[in-house]
Amino acid sequence: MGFFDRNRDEVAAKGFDPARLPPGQYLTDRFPVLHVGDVPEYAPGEWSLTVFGMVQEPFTLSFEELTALPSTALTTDIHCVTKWSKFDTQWRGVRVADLIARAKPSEAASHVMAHAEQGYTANLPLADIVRDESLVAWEYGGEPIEPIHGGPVRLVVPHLYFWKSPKWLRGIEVRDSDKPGFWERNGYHMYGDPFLEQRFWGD
Ligand SMILES: Nc1nc2c(c(=O)[nH]1)N[C@H]1C(S)=C(S)[C@@H](COP(=O)(O)O)O[C@H]1N2
Ligand SMILES: [Mo]
Repeated sequence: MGFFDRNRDEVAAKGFDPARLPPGQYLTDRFPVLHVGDVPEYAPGEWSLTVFGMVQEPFTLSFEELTALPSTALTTDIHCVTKWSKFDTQWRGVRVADLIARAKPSEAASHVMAHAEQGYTANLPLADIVRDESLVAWEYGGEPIEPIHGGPVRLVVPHLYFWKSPKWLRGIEVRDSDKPGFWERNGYHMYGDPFLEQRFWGD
């Protein structure tokens, strides 16, 4: 039996429903670190988040303003396209839906581009980013998100492969059309549903 089959048996043996593990994935207790470029360092007050694009009221929030908004706790599984999954990760953040509603999206709005540091971007349908579990998060496991995991603030869109959850999030651009982001330009799937194994173009 190979590594993936053994790992899947261990998932059941640990008492988890094996259906939580998408096809082609293995479960890990570790929290691998995966990104392109260097971990950005921010001076106090330097980080901000801007919601812009096809909205009537674009706005920018400081870290203090963001974290003063009503927040939601979320426990969720995450799935990286490089085949690791981690169960029951704990996050706290503001629902993306609340931020987008505040910006008053135009009727034509259909997609968003999430903008992170160093030009990293990820495209998402508006319908996905306004789901209850899509968060602009600043806490992991009850602590501030570590810089290597995207702190101070990252996007968490747990029902899609984790490349759709940019670390060091700086902007949410509301759009009236889809357009490939950083990995999508490089062959990754435009949508990225882990349970359908939408890893690459054509999957
Ligand atoms: N800004 C930025 N965000 C990113 C990435 C990146 O390269 N840059 N990589 C993505 C990928 S492929 C994954 S799997 C997750 C990894 O998050 P982690 O390092 O906290 O595990 O971050 C995503 N967000
Ligand atoms: Mo990933």
